[in-house]
Amino acid sequence: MATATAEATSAALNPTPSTGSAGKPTLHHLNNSQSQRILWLLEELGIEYNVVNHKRKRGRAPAELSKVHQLGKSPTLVTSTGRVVVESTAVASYLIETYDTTGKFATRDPLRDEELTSFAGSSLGNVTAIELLVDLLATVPPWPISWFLGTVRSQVQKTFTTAEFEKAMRFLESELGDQEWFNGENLGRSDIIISWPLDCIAGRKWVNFDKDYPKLAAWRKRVTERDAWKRGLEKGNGYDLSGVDQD
Ligand SMILES: N[C@@H](CCC(=O)N[C@@H](CS)C(=O)NCC(=O)O)C(=O)O
Repeated sequence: MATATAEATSAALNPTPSTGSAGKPTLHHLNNSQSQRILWLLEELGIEYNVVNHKRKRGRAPAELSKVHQLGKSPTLVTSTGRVVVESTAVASYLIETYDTTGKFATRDPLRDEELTSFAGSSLGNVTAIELLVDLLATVPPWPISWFLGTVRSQVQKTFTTAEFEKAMRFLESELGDQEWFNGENLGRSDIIISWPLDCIAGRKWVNFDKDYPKLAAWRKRVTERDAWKRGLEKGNGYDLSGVDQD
């Protein structure tokens, strides 16, 4: 599976999607991003693919990504026929429908899979984005401004995000129950998609999984112990969600 740096390949990128090596999809990946779950999925599927590793600049995606798709976000997948696909859930659905020939990701309950996937991407994703925003704002110097933004953060947490996180974690803990995966006995699309918000929440220590949500803690451990997860980390260019990307 080929890996390339954005610098090495940016010259080859243009508004017309590049398919990379013929017959293989190409993932435009960004460090410390939700694209990590797509690398995990690609490794679980065991297919040949290309990766272009882009690096954040001052926390944002570099300009090269906007040449692949106008949104300039990651993950962005260029299919083997040159179609450009954005949005993690769409990318995951496409990859599973196209490459899961053995039914590894098959689900017994497509509606539940859809519910959990949407919950992770939309409801939980929104609360996570709000918390991240106020968290980052509270670090803006100088002191009087960071103090003021810190009080805004406390208010947002008190009036909204803390209770929302609690409700969301209780929901996911009960949905997982005693199953190994959210999808049941086998991994599913919902497991892949849920990994990102839980990684964000754990990375910034907004929730104490070990103490308060032991089933989710055990699920996270199962994910990170998988060979495909470890290979995905090696294919990417860093996955540290504890800090703020400034370089
Ligand atoms: N809803 C999109 C969100 C994609 C997205 O916002 N990706 C972030 C990384 S976590 C990104 O590319 N950020 C860089 C930027 O916006 O400059 C998805 O599900 O894939």
